[in-house]
Amino acid sequence: MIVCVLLLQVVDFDTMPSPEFNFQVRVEDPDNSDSGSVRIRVTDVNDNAPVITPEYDTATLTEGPGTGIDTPVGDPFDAIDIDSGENGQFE
Ligand SMILES: [Ca+2]
Ligand SMILES: [Ca+2]
Repeated sequence: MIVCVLLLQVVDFDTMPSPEFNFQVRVEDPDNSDSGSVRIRVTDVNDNAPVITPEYDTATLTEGPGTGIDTPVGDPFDAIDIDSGENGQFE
């Protein structure tokens, strides 16, 4: 016996409350029956790019001695990637 699953919407690991589907299957003849459990685990794919905020920033830099490439300018940026595990890591 092969169980086929028809999905009525796109499965999105990143927004679903649980990454699993569980259901029961049952077989019957006129006098007897049996049932089993099916668990489908959804795995993540790297389908989201990291997002940096703010997208644009401005700063000023004063010319002259003492100003180098290690001089901090502007506010720090934040970044997030909603994928999980290795797919959600960035540099
Ligand atoms: Ca990602
Ligand atoms: Ca994903």
